[in-house]
Amino acid sequence: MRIENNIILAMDLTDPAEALRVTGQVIDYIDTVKIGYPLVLAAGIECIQEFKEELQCQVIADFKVADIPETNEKICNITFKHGADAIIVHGFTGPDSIKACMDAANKIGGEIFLLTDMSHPGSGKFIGKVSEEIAKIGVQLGVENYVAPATKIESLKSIRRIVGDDAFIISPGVGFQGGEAIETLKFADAIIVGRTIYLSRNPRKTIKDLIDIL
Ligand code: O7M
Repeated sequence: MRIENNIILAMDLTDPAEALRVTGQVIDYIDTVKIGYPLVLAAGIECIQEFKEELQCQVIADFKVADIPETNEKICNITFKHGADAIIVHGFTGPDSIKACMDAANKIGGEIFLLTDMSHPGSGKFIGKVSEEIAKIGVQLGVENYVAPATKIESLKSIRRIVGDDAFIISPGVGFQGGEAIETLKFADAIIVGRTIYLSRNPRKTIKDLIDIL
């Protein structure tokens, strides 16, 4: 996936009109928006198509899919049918669950991002302990896109080592969670930024300033 300026906006505002308005303020600097449960549960899944049509952007659906293969397939099919370009899939569920998502994506021409490790402090308790194994399963299955945390550079680095330079890694946790954009982009292909942009008094200036330092 090609991502303009290596920045993905995480649009987690829950007022649909406000989410569209704020994204519209920055959309000429970026072309990819991540939409997840906060907005979709508030606005309905149709908001994916609405963002794509009104803002001409790519949409990554952050549904952190984590179920049995048959249910994962259904979730992916519905998400791609509603216009998502890519979907985020948890890896801890194991290879068959991941593979079901890959098959659904391949059938429809969409992409999956495999979530290997997470950015919050509590992630060290469980997922952080198996993140390398998750990345290895991704490599075995032929997954091309991954998510790894900006707040844990050592984890991001080791996941990059495992998945290789040709894999595409996107990284959340820059800004509010303490991750640093320039350092993160040494190992990731794009950063995911939410509150720093959408809570800014001037989202347009904030994103322009960020692009200027990258
Ligand atoms: O910049 P923020 O902290 O406001 O937003 C970060 C976004 O990335 C937000 O949408 C989170 O749900 C998401 N995220 C994480 O913050 N940490 C993770 O480990 C994983 C994700 C994510 O995007 O998973 C795909």
